[in-house]
Amino acid sequence: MEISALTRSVVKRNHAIISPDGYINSRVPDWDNCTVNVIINEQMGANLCQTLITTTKNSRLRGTTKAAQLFFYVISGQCTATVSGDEQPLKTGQFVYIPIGKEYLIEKTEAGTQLLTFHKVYERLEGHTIPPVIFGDAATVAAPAYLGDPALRLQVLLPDELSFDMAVNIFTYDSGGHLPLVETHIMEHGLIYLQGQGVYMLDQNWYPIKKGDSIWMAPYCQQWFTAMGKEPAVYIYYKNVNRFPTTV
Ligand code: UGY
Ligand code: MN
Repeated sequence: MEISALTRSVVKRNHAIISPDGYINSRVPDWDNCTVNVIINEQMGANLCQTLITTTKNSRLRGTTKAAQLFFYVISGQCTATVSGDEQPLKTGQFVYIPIGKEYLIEKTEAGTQLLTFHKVYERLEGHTIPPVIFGDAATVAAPAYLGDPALRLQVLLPDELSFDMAVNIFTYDSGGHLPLVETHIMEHGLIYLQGQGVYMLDQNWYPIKKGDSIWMAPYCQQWFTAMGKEPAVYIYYKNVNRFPTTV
């Protein structure tokens, strides 16, 4: 018998691992007939929010983005997304980026569809307009080698333009592939594993990680990962980018 007092989840000052065994559902107004798990948010000390939504066959999520932009990614299943009157089908691997000030509606959900969201308060940049709505498909995004290592591939889902203050990327590691250095940086991350397993080092702590796990890394949380097992490890991650680094 498994003992229910054990978990791989941890919540620390500058990082957290949230594995699905600890989920407790939230009811979110206007996100109806679905299960919502709020995985990362400001209560933790984060500057982003990350949720995981699991739908029924008649889920309906509607709202208007206000201060924060919103990114939906279909981990599995299908639905439609309507943003400012434009309805598009979304299936596994497809996504929609919704800038501030837009109405959205997610509906026509297949039962059991899993949707990931990232939310970030948008920081305007003088001389640049607010980004447009973007529908996209990870399957059509190039996956070049990361820092010259063919065992690591990085897909950049949002345009590399200064008007964007968040990036969403998919990182694929062949088994045995690993980050070439311990990253120590100002940018924050939220992520969820889409496939595989490995070992993450966070702030000099070592954690086994697998598909379904999420991680929050605060600014300057030291980070390194190696993939192991019989298939590549894949995670989709958020990163804040492109803004002046200090108020001093
Ligand atoms: O973009 C990044 O900072 C990325 N290489 N970090 C990470 O995967 N932990
Ligand atoms: Mn990083």
